[in-house]
Amino acid sequence: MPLKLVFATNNRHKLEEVSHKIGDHFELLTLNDIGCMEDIEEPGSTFEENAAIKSKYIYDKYHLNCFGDDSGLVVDALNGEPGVYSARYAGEHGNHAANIKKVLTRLEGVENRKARFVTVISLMWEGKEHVFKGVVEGTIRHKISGIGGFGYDPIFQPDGYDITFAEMSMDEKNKISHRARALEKLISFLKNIK
Ligand code: ITT
Repeated sequence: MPLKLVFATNNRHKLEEVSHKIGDHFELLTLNDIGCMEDIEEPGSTFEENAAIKSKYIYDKYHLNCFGDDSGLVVDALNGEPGVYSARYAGEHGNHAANIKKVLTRLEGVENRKARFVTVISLMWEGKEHVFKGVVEGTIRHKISGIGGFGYDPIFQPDGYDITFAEMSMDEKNKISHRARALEKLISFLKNIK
């Protein structure tokens, strides 16, 4: 019998990526699957806090092993912004075009374009928290380029490449992305405890 493990998300895309990798070992459940209909707020000032809020909320309420994640773009010249506000940087949640415009406007005339994508995963396993972090370093382009991916992908060029995340195939991005790197760490941890 596979062990039950809750992924504190209803984002199908994220769920598919994870179940593809650990689906044989664990029965992955979403928030919907466990009947959790409330929107878990993300009021933290760090990715670590927000990821932990989700995993701890579910563990405390449902007594199920669980993990939650939080991700975002961190730009050095903007003192780490958009950071935990990445999804709603320009105001409205998930307005990617407006978010990109805000970053580009704030970086006008700025030479230091260094940035990174970060994902933090918080796993609550039998009452104890384990944290996994994935980072991909890069630079912010002056203009958008490419139509793939989502979010800030059209302006993010990972180090070692001359194309943006939005110009890569999904497979290529998934090999080096912040999310993939954090997930790899989670998965190797989970494989070891099984
Ligand atoms: P859920 O909270 O519903 O899971 P979300 O869109 O808020 O979805 P994340 O917390 O993972 O997802 O990411 C927050 C924001 O950070 C996201 O809306 C994007 O603006 C940005 N972001 C995260 N990962 C990204 C990626 O791989 N490419 C481009 N932008 C990304």
